[in-house]
Amino acid sequence: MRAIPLPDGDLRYAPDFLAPAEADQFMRHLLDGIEWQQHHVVIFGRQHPAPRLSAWYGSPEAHYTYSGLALEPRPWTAPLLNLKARLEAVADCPFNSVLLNQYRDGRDSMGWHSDDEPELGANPTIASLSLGQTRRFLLRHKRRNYPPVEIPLGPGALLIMRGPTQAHWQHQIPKTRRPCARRLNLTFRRIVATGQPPTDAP
Ligand SMILES: O=C(O)CCC(=O)C(=O)O
Ligand SMILES: [Mn+2]
Repeated sequence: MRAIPLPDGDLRYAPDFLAPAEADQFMRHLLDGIEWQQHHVVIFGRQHPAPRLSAWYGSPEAHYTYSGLALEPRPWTAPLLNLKARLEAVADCPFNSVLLNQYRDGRDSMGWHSDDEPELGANPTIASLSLGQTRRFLLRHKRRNYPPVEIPLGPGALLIMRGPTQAHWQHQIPKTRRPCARRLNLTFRRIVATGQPPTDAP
């Protein structure tokens, strides 16, 4: 793991965390073995299909709320548990859930955001593993005019975001017009607080 210098942040990067053959094998396992879903995003009050497929796996206590919905994770699978143990060892952080995203081609993407849901607590450690097509991962500071940071995330690459990174930076996977094969990304997370939908009970 090497550190990528980032003011107000803490980034670690291992471009070859998984060997190519192993990265291929996980990719095939996950394409078949994960229940991929079409999630929706709300833009200006209207629901739109997200430009990617997603899935949420983890331990039963790791539920969180999203647009007022309480989401229950699906139970861990063997390949996910294998990756979880290895990422916990390098990130030095216990994870209880993983968000998987599948970018089918260059039109699939993820817009600017921070992983700063209250359920993740302050200064969360997020371990992001990429498989398949290399895509550009961009970071921009929320308040300062620092140059944006670009990291190519190829098959088997691990990126760990820690400390104040989510408080100060946003990230995205932009669309591309270049020919672009499928990519998977897994972000292992630790849900610390149980997000409950608001109630008006006293
Ligand atoms: O696909 C990626 O590399 C980023 C995914 C991401 O930012 C997220 O799941 O929150
Ligand atoms: Mn994110």
